[in-house]
Amino acid sequence: MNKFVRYILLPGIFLFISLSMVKGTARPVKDVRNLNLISIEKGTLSFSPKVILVKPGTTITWVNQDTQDHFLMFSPAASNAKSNEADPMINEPLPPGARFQHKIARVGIYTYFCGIHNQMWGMVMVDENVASTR
Ligand SMILES: [Cu+2]
Repeated sequence: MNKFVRYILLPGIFLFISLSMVKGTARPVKDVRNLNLISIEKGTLSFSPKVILVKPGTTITWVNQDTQDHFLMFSPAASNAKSNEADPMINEPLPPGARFQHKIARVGIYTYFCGIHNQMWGMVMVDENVASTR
């Protein structure tokens, strides 16, 4: 290997690849503390935000802004409520334009899915120690 390849070309390629990777991943992180509105935007087949972090007693609203039916299904098996009374046992149809509200009283991690599109999922994390950002 000559000096050009060893000291200029290879480090240059390495630097170029590293910088491209940094550029590709440097997205601003959305602050999801104390958000309580989860929407399904048209055509996205996803809940947004996918994960939220709230205090116990927060009323959460899901809104279907899509043009097709969705179905909100909490998954007790994939949730980690500290209490045995896993709070939300929700099976709720969400037709276009519908909104559904539920208050989650207990600390825990609650996972939910769309009963129609199984790639759609979301998570509500409920904890006492959520900084008041809003
Ligand atoms: Cu769906």
